Amino acid sequence: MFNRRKILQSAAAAAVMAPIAARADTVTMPFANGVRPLITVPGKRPLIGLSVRPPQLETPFAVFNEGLLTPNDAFFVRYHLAGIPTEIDPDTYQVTIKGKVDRPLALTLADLKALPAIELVAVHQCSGNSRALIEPRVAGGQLGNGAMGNARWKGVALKTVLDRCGVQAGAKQVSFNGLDGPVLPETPDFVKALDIDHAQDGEVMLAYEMNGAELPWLNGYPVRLVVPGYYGTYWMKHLSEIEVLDHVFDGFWMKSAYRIPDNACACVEPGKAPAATVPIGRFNIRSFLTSVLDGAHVPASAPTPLRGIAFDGGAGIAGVAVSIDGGPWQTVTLGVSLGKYSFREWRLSVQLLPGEHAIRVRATGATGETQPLEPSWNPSGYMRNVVETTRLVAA
Ligand SMILES: Nc1nc2c(c(=O)[nH]1)N[C@H]1C(S)=C(S)[C@@H](COP(=O)(O)O)O[C@H]1N2
Ligand SMILES: [Mo]
Repeated sequence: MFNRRKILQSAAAAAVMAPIAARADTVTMPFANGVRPLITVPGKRPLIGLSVRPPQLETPFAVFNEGLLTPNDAFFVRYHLAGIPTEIDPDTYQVTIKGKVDRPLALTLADLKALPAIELVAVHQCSGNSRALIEPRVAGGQLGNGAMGNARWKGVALKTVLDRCGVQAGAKQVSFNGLDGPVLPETPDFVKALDIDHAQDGEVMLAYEMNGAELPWLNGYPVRLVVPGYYGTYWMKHLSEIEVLDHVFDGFWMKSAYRIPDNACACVEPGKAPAATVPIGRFNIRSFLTSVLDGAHVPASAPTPLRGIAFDGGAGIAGVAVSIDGGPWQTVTLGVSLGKYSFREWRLSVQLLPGEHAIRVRATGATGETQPLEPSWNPSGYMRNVVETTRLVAA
């Protein structure tokens, strides 16, 4: 039996697919054709709407200054296929594990919760986060910087589940499928895969909790894959099927989509096609100023506290520096670490003379990785990590 809460949650899925009546406000993002509706669906506060079928909702950037963890009701939403689940019974829901294993299994939500739990804080970010800021512009979801978020995830290590099944010798990859599906038979189902060693690293997780609550419907209720440090494309929502493979999975979403140029910068000259590509992997390093939004006014000649976030693919943030109006890079104070996959807070107090100012932020990771000063380009508009500039006016 569905309890009332489940029905309300699934209403979120149904409502987001319906024609949007509650399209009260719009926001204007800082790029051409950047006017977007603010969309309200059950369980979420108003979010920036990119598409309805399938649902794609972006987090308003100001949310990232509310705290280091992104609230569940503000967390971004991205689906590829319009056939999203609108009814899931938590009592009969199962994740099946099959393929090159000694003992195929079907685990209910209760079974998963009975296994040893792990917990970690990790950033979740879409490969195409910030795509609309890339010049020259590329096709794909025209996202600002709001297709990311940071949450405390709790669940069962995929390794725990795989160990119970007994992975057979010769296993190469593990594939993941969710309950959503295409509405047209020609559209390939959304299935992703990880290498077997990665799948068994003890951190890749079947998560059933996000920030201490069950997963929001649109973020993959009741169980999603969490792949710390890796782009969101692998974070399969409404996870229903896991298959251990003795070969490299060659479905559309691995073989043709979500691939990056196979070179150190994952980039090519604008307009050029890469000679070779590989599946997208770990995040590159990024940082943002969050306390002041682009174009904001601040008091002149008075202490102005600046604050922001930095994160990378899991090396951990070693330092953040800020440059004002092209001046020297000043080292800032880092906040407490919530773990190497989390947003890391930074702070710096500045005094600005009256006039316009450009604030740049640059993070460096524990292994020396840093953000480029000049943007790079790839055909899909993935992995933007150029040093960002925030313009403000002191008066
Ligand atoms: N079942 C399912 N899982 C999915 C997707 C999807 O379309 N269907 N999209 C992936 C992509 S590309 C991203 S960025 C994240 C988005 O997760 P969110 O909606 O919780 O923010 O889910 C991933 N997992
Ligand atoms: Mo994504």
